[in-house]
Amino acid sequence: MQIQCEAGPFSGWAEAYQRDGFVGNVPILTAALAARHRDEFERAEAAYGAPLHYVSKIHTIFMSPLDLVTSPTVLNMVTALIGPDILLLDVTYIVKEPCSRSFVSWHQDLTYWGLDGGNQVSMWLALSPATEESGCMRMVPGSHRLGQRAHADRPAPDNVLFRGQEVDGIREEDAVLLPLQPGQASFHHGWTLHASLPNRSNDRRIGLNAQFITPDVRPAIGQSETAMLVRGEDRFRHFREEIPANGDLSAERLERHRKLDDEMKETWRKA
Ligand SMILES: O=C(O)CCC(=O)C(=O)O
Repeated sequence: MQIQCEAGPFSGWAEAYQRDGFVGNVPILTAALAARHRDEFERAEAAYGAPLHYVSKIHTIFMSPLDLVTSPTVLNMVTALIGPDILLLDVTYIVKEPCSRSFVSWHQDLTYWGLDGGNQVSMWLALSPATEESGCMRMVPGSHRLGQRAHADRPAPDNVLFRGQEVDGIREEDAVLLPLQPGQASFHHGWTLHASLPNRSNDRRIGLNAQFITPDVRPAIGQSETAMLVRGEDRFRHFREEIPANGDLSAERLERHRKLDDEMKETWRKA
């Protein structure tokens, strides 16, 4: 499917990202294309027979997210933020159902990705309105510069995060909202403190989250992880090669995907 917007010039985005640890309102898709990708996502959910919320490595079983996260617009933006050699580590949908209590506690991504060194960035692309009412993300500007913070594990049924990990003592007045229209994306650094509140709207809040790393990043806890080279060169080969989707929900890829998803969740458990 065609990807239409062009986010450049990129130097302005890169400067804001270095300063704040995130950028928002980056145009990736027209509203019409965002609606088509949402439609594809909802049809895939029906075919999958279960919600696709937080299913890891979704780009290995489904073409729409694969096309989106490897589009030139997205990769040009990622290049501006972390350089020309890029591995795609994971892609998931993060969905908050209408009028639901799901929330995301204050956390930093890198604390539980099980990675060491290198550089990374996370993209969150809105396929429906992400507003204050629907529980868009909130970020603490500049928090990426302070490095890793202590997290407490407090698993809770309504917390989207697997372990319910949480950083205490965030001052609400230090946080800013990051609303996005369908087709816009935000990009944030793995040390940037972020969170989100429940969806009080009558629509689903649907985001496509993709995690990009530079090839010098290592899996830190010994397991053999998979990643996909999406631009440039991998001179390090720390990761096993990812096999991308070859269609939508093919039986062969689904079988393999079950193992990948389990592996990924095991990494988060141990990290
Ligand atoms: O979808 C959300 O509200 C939070 C997403 C998040 O924590 C992330 O993209 O790292």
